[in-house]
Amino acid sequence: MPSYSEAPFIASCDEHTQGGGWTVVLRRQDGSVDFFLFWQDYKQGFGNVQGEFFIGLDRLRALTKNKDQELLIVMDNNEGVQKYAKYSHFAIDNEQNNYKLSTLGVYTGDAGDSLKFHLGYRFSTRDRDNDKDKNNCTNLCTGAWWYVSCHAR
Ligand SMILES: [Ca+2]
Repeated sequence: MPSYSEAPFIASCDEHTQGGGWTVVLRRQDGSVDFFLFWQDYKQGFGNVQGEFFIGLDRLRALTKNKDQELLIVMDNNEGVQKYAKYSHFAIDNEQNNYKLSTLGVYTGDAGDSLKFHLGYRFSTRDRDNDKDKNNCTNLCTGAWWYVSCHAR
């Protein structure tokens, strides 16, 4: 049973960036939360919604299933310079298909179109190797992502 269908949850909203109205699905800012976690953690979501967190793959699936959603990625560097990547459409598949990154629309921004490389690939975690590399890229990168192979960008 997908966890999103069982209970409501507290969401974080960004009312400032690019006009606001964004549901925050992932925030990393200070290293306070360990993101090198397991499939079940990424499925359900983890962290602190006021700080660093991931909303969870089941919720991300529910938010993007049969709905037009944009994706906005915002990155600040050490000098406080902000860059962004925005996609006109974004959706992921269900757990049976390993939450494959199934839809990514037109890119705009100044951060680079680096997510496009991962389009069509399945999600991997430290305990679930769904990437094409002979190794589990999650262990090399100590994270979790729609990995293709470990060294390509
Ligand atoms: Ca692999």
